[in-house]
Amino acid sequence: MKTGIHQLYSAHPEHADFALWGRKSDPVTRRGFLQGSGYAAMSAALGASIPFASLMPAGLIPAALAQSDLPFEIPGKEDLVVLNDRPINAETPPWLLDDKVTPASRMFVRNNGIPPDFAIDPEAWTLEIAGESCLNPQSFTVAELKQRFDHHSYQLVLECGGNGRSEFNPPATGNQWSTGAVGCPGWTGVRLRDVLETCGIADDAVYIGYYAADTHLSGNPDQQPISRGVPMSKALEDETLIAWAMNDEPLPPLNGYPLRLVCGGWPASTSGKWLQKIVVRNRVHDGAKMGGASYRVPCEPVAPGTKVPDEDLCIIESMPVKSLLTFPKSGISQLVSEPLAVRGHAWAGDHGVAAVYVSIDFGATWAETKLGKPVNRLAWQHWNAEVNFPQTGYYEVWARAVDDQGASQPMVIPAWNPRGYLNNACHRIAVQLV
Ligand SMILES: Nc1nc2c(c(=O)[nH]1)N[C@H]1C(S)=C(S)[C@@H](COP(=O)(O)O)O[C@H]1N2
Ligand SMILES: [Mo]
Repeated sequence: MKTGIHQLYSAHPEHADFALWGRKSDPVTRRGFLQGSGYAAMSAALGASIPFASLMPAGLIPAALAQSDLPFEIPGKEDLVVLNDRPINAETPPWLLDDKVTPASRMFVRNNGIPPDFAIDPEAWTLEIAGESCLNPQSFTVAELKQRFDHHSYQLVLECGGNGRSEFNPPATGNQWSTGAVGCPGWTGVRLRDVLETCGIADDAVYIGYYAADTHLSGNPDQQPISRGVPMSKALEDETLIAWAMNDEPLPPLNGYPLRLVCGGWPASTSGKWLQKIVVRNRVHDGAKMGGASYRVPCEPVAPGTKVPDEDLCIIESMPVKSLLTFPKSGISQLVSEPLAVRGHAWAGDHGVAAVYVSIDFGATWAETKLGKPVNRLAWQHWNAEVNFPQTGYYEVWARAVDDQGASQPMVIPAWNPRGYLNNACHRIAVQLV
């Protein structure tokens, strides 16, 4: 069902709407007209009446049909949905991201290459600091990093730049992430700043880049699967860590054991796993997946499907404001006489989240939720609300966060881009009121 309905909608949402439900859309309001047999077909598929059917946007796949929960086992991971097994890529269904601090077993996995052999000796692992803008290149064992520098712990959001890619139309190639390539565990390590300052940062330094121990899918030892970086301003932030622990345990093998970079709030591709070397650069780092269309979006918005020349693409930096509904699980039934408790998290790249709203009428009206403060900068924030429904039937609960710069999540898919990055459209769940 899942693939079927997405394929149908990705080819042409308006046609799919018409083919499935006989739904036509109003070109001005984008609301769909769901009448007679079309309405009957959709409510039969959903198993209930749809009180706000007239407000449902055209081309919208009902959340009850769009989301599914196929379990698949990866060692150390619980119930993640596997998108690809060579390399392993797996995401976490939203209701399994309900914990305030993401457990290691629920942290998504995104691999660009083949992970290193996990039978490594952590005592023998070294991290080299070098590059043309490093004054005194040096190497450190993991034990030396732990001895020589102060330890810091922060909860930091890591979200793949391609999280949400599956909804773009025309579709983008790459892992078809839905909402689960995100997590906010606790990380412990040393500040990248402290280590770089010890090695001396030249005045002309502008960027850092990482190199890691995973290998290219082609088997070519001279090719890196990924080698990205961040500008010095991000590298030197308090929260940017060289981490060895997630939630006070050694990093899980698939999440970078024994050392990784953590650059919270930026595309997680900047947080190099299995970290072996950091270079301080006098230019924008030019490692694998820094150039071309990788982790870049059009500097100016383009029409969906446009071919964009590389020089018109800009590197993604801070991630946009976003939220998740982690409770209840999509598809639940509940008595209409009782209020429904809903909750989740919200985050906004380098910024804080100012407010989170929920809607039960497809975004026509919104109610503000209770929103907590982050435990530290760059951690996600928790929100909750109680929702009352006017009558029995099929509803969707939508969540929308607004950051402290006034930027809001869009209700529908945001600016199209060739690789399908930065989809921060509102998350939604299906509920049946009986
Ligand atoms: N060495 C290395 N680091 C890497 C990657 C990789 O393939 N190799 N993938 C990056 C990408 S694209 C993402 S989204 C995050 C995913 O981190 P996780 O697998 O710990 O969730 O790691 C980043 N760091
Ligand atoms: Mo990613």
